[in-house]
Amino acid sequence: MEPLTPPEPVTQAAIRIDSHLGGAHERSLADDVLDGLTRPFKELPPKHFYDARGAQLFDQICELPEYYPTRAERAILEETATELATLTGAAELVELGSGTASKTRVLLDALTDAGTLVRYVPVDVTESMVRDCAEELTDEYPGLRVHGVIGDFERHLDRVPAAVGPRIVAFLGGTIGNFPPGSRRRVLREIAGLLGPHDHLLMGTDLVKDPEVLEAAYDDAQGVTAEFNRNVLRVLNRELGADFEPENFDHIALFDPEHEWIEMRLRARSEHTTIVRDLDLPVHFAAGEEMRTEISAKFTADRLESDLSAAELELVRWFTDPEELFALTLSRAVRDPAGASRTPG
Ligand code: SAH
Ligand code: AVI
Repeated sequence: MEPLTPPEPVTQAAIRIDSHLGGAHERSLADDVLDGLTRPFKELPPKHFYDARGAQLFDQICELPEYYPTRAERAILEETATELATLTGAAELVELGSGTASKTRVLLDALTDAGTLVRYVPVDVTESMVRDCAEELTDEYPGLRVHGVIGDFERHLDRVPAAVGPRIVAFLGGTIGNFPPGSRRRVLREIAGLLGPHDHLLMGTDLVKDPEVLEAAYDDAQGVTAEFNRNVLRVLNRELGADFEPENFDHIALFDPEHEWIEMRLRARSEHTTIVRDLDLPVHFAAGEEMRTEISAKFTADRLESDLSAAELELVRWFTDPEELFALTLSRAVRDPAGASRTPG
């Protein structure tokens, strides 16, 4: 019998995944809970919504009739992807908060057609999302390399691998709106540090519109967003040994016209005290007390340009859908007067 031929050595693995979470991530949840639930107005940062169940609920939100941002952004991408591929000549797509990368495929298709695409770098806190999407995309795009980064884009941008050519950093879905104004500019400045002289930031932002349309998008008739909101309590129960009863909280979504953002809150139905066992922390809620779980800022072109320029980014193109519900912007790092780009990092 012929000896079995050993398999060919893999010289260029299609998938590489680096994880920067684990202990540090757990500490960040604990710190956020300790800080946020002992304030006079209780608050939790939205990044803790996205365990595997939260990510699934978010996917369902994207299909809801009331939640227009996903459809509007997809429509803009379909309209502009070829132009974006030509403008950027990108060899690499780095995506922050990549999720299932569902809309990203529109861009990957255009870059594949242009013949420039080499690598995709998804960055997300949800491990299963990064792993699943790496598997799926290497199947769907033969020859594509995927370097997944499981991490927090507020803390781990320095772990994004060095570029393999002109790069697009995509920050889609309006996720930048989940940061309050000061942190938003800080995050944008850090993202600008990923951009070399031939690179671009492609960012999705939701636009200011009729408050009724906005509030419906965050308080859908089927109650999926309410379940997504309450999911953060299940995360705290599992990860920190808390004993929240999610059904004891009502989902609230209100448009704040002064700040032009949607605010999601959880309102306690009755007075009670929850114990967060791992932190040895009793948390008292009065009946009707509200805890803020997310802001989702809505933009005007002026506000967006001033946020970009505060982060030393300049607008290259502004695209919107026919109803002007959502905007997709392409920007680049501001160059100094001598023409040299800032040092990335
Ligand atoms: N970009 C996708 C998903 C948006 S949902 C879209 O447009 O549909 C927000 C995504 O960002 C989730 O996948 C969530 O896990 C991720 N995310 C939220 N905060 C994050 C953080 N600080 N660091 C890394 N990923 C984060
Ligand atoms: C991810 N992020 C942009 C969503 C948003 O619209 O702010 C999260 C979301 N919250 C409720 N529905 C969707």
